Amino acid sequence: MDEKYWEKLKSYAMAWMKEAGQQIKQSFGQVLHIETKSDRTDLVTDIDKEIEVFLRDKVTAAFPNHKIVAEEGMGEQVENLDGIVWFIDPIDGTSNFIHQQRNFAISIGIYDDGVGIIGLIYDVVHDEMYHARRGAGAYMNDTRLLPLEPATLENSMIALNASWLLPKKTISMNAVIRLVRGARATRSFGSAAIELASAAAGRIDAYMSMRLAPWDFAAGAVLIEEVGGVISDIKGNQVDFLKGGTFLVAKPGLHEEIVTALFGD
Ligand code: 2AM
Ligand code: CA
Repeated sequence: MDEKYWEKLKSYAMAWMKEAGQQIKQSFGQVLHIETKSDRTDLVTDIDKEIEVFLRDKVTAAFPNHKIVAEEGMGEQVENLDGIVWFIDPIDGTSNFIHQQRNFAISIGIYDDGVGIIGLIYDVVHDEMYHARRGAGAYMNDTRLLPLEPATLENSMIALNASWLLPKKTISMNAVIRLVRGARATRSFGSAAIELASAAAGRIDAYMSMRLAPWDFAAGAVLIEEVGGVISDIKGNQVDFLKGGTFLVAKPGLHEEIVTALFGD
């Protein structure tokens, strides 16, 4: 697969995402049908499902031999990352979509034999398309994102949500307190995709989550790699693109400081 092939895929995918974005915006006037998945906090709407079907059908019609891993289960159960895999999250930040009608994104990551080639995150309401192709840089609309400079914890703004305050088996409360006290500020956006796009754009210095699925971070990971950010699980080990798990992305230097603050002694 050459550059031209990937550029074609990228422009198709971005066009489909823009079309999907229009459909989502049109839904704002209608009453949402909301269901819970694993628990009260894990929501899905008829729009998440409609958009996933729309995107899946576009991909399978144009690229019938590509695999699709998608949040709402309209894709496939993949056993490995061989070949070309599309990770699709039709609405990342579904709770924001329901409560706020903003601060959600469509996220598509395209991988070749497990290597992230294309990362696309579309913040629908702000009409901001974050896009990257491996080796060709990352952009927000037409603006190229700059390489991330090293950062220190004391001068950093870290995105994490309040579930870090809940008691955990794997991390001591004191470690979390040490981290939050050590940073300049914390933020929470409620959409992993938007948090990753913001980290790629340098608007936050790090983002960390106790639980993300591959469709939440596949696109963001490509963007982050293009600007030189560091990605791992929260212990500093490689992330699992089949199963997901904990997740940490940060500017160089800061990444190590966060892992040390959490697990240093
Ligand atoms: P979602 O809205 O697509 O479900 C903050 O809630 C972020 O974490 C969102 O990006 C959300 O994605 C994701 N998220 C929430 N619950 C999750 C879960 N149980 N597993 C994986 N990701 C989750
Ligand atoms: Ca989702």
